[in-house]
Amino acid sequence: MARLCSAKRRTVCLGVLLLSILQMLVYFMSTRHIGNVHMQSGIHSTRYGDHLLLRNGTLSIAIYGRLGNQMFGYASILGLAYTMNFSNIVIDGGGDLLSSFQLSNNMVSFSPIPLNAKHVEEMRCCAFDERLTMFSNKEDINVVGYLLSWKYFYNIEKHIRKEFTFVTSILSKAKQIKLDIASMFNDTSLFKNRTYIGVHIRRGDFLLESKIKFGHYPVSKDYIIHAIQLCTKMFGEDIIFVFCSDDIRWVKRNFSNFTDKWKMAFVEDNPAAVDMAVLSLCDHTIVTTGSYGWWAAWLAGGKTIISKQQARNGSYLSTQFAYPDYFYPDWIIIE
Ligand SMILES: *[C@@H]1O[C@H](CO)[C@@H](O)[C@H](O)[C@H]1NC(C)=O
Ligand SMILES: *[C@@H]1O[C@H](CO)[C@@H](O)[C@H](O)[C@H]1NC(C)=O
Ligand SMILES: *[C@@H]1O[C@H](CO)[C@@H](O)[C@H](O)[C@H]1NC(C)=O
Ligand SMILES: *[C@@H]1O[C@H](CO)[C@@H](O)[C@H](O)[C@H]1NC(C)=O
Ligand SMILES: *[C@@H]1O[C@H](CO)[C@@H](O)[C@H](O)[C@H]1NC(C)=O
Ligand SMILES: *[C@@H]1O[C@H](CO)[C@@H](O)[C@H](O)[C@H]1NC(C)=O
Ligand SMILES: CC(=O)N[C@H]1CO[C@H](CO)[C@@H](O)[C@@H]1O
Repeated sequence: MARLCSAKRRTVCLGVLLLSILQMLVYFMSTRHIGNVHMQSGIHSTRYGDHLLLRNGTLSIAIYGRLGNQMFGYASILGLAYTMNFSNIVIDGGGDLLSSFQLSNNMVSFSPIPLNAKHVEEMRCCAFDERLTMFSNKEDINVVGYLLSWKYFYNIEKHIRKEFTFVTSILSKAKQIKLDIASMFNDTSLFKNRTYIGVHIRRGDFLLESKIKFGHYPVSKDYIIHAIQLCTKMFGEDIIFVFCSDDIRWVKRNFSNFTDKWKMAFVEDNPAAVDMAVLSLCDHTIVTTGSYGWWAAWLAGGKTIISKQQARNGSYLSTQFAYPDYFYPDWIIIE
């Protein structure tokens, strides 16, 4: 993969050089200077024809929402670009990605959507839409949607894993938190013997009336207890459960009377990216709903236990899911 990427990079450099020469040509041949690069690239194909001035199109997406949704947008648009051999990718938004990860793919530029791009909307947020894999890489396409499916980036999983390397400050904070948890449970072996299960419980905004109406679903306490019990069956009793949540007070109130039975640590008061890094350092993951937990599980690797119920029955959101496209193939889905 590393070799493939560096080869791509050289291609891109060559492409950028060629484009610059073409832009200079257009500049000198036109009577007045057109300052906008996108307008210039629009001119190439119409005035001079594709056979003369071969241009590569741009695949773009505007990213909305917070970290989890931004990660889906980034991973999926890259996956689509590699599938269709687009060498220019534009992402509008995605600020949390830039502050959290050591992104290195130089086909990507974080800038506004090209003005001339053709907008194509995904069919459903949480299902794979095959139409989005069939564009010509000579066109400028703006994909509109959330692209919440692993099928969009399955082709470049290793590359995405490298892209989602946390920045050093976040990673070292997370490692310190894990060390503190280890010492709290006298794990002097420094994680080698014990099994760490990251547990992410999404509540927060999913409790808002508008979000519930839309179909968001904060899972039940019973689901989490079932998932913990399943873990003790799968991995033995010497497990440390590391809880992260956007409502850690609720989690503590509802689970701290289990601390005699299970080893539990409640992670508090960190930025979302630090919590995600802590979860990514665990061996296995229990997640509830929402894209944030989805990515925490994906980053951790290992086994993932996830709630079967991702949206409220009968809601609009529930019609947006194709579950085989959303759940990773080897995830354990329970109620
Ligand atoms: C377009 O991309 C191809 C590879 O997909 C590359 O060989 C070519 O040089 C690029 N052309 C321009 C004008 O960037
Ligand atoms: C993309 O490029 C590869 C290698 O150059 C080629 O095998 C493949 O057919 C291309 N795919 C598309 C959709 O152009
Ligand atoms: C850790 O070890 C100390 C000292 O040996 C002991 O007092 C404490 O109870 C132990 N804690 C746990 C969680 O086992
Ligand atoms: C961890 O494993 C090592 C080697 O297998 C052993 O020496 C050590 O006592 C173990 N530590 C704990 C806390 O079980
Ligand atoms: C913890 O408290 C809840 C009620 O708040 C109760 O249903 C549950 O059985 C308790 N668990 C334990 C282990 O005591
Ligand atoms: C939603 O529907 C599914 C399948 O029809 C069912 O198994 C599940 O219990 C329902 N969930 C709720 C919270 O009613
Ligand atoms: C399911 C459950 O036990 N929920 C409780 C969690 O904690 C809050 C606050 O103490 C209670 O109000 C809930 O009933």
